[in-house]
Amino acid sequence: MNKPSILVARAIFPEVLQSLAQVFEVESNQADEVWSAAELTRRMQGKVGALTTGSERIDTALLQANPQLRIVANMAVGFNNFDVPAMTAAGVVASNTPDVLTETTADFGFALLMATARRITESEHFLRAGQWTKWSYDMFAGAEVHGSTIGIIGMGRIGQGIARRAAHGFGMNVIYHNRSRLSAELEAECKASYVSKEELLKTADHVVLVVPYSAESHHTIGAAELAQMKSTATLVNIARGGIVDDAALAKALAARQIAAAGIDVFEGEPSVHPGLLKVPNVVLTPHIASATIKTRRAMAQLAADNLMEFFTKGQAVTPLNTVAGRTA
Ligand code: 8YV
Repeated sequence: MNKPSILVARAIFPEVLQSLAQVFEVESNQADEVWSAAELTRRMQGKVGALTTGSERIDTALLQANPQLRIVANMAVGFNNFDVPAMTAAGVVASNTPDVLTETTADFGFALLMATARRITESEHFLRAGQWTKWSYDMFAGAEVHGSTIGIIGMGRIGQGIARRAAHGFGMNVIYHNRSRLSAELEAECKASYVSKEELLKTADHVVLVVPYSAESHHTIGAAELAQMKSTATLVNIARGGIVDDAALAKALAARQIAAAGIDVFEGEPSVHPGLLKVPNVVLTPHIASATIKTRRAMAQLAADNLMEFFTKGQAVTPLNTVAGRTA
């Protein structure tokens, strides 16, 4: 029997690719070339499944050009690169990689918060540039982390992971804002209090964004919100580009309207707003919150398992949609 054909759109761990090759005829991209939408659509021809990352967009045009497609497995928990309603309408299963990256991403959120509040990269640049000639009492004096107030916007699994670290590890006062309130048990576990977005922005010493991207969450933080924050506050975005208005943030940082920011995700990444590159009070990282070998391997394996289970057992492991009358 012929093996089903799939496309693996980006380079992944060779051992995961090998496990896919046991079940599928695989076209891969181990050279990790950047494909245009047209090239992705062309490569998708004849494929019944695909493994993508957040960089590949699955939309109506691609689906219409590929009516044979049955499942696309994203190697990411976020799936704003998928038009899920269009996929459901086209009878294509969508899946993501929840859970396996929660703790690693929460670790990174905390690392970025610490680096930002304590001005770690800014001071390292100063040292490397040979500017350190003497100690002084206020040299790179930053903001306190332990005992301060952290405001988390988006209290899903990763937000809760950050809250636990903040409350239990650093004795922080945790406030959060979310579409829906957590259960009393979860609030107690995270030692977190629900507040309005406005109160959070006004009160928090550190604002951390972990909200999924959608039309509603676009520019959750813009000029108006930055103006509500304390002038001593830090802002951390590990959610998605577009949750923050990067142009407004660059202006606010330059004007010291807020003290500092730590940003892992950008509008239009891998491009970065030039204003952010100019200001010293921002820590910039290239979308690496889930980047540990163990976690990236687990993400790749879960994406591969979604494809394999769908074709061998008729059901993806972590599907995002229900496709009527569809079994492999
Ligand atoms: C991925 C992410 O590294 O899982 C997500 O949603 O943002 C990151 O963990 C990235 O999207 C690659 O697919």
